[in-house]
Amino acid sequence: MIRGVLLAVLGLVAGINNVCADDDMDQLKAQIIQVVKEQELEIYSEAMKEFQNMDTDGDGYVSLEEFVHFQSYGTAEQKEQAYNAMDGNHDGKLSQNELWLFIHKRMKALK
Ligand SMILES: [Ca+2]
Ligand SMILES: [Ca+2]
Repeated sequence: MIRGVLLAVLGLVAGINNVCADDDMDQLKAQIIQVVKEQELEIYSEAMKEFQNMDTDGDGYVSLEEFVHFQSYGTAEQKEQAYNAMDGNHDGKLSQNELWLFIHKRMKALK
């Protein structure tokens, strides 16, 4: 469940809103907000675990290729937009810190 929410949080941030019908989307958003409120710490710890999973070559950064492989929602273009939104300093590499900040901002916006 948390992994699903995490993926949705990442996807929603990037404007990937068309993964399901509008009614389902409202329901999904309500669920996400609920989980964000109740399990905020778990989401962070899960996100950091996912970061390790995404970083398949273990260089300490998630590349666009690594992210595209991991993220199941959206088109290639949407994934690239999502990646660029998370890459806070736009150096083409996603650090753990950038992912953390991104989720933090995103969850703040949801609450
Ligand atoms: Ca990597
Ligand atoms: Ca970066």
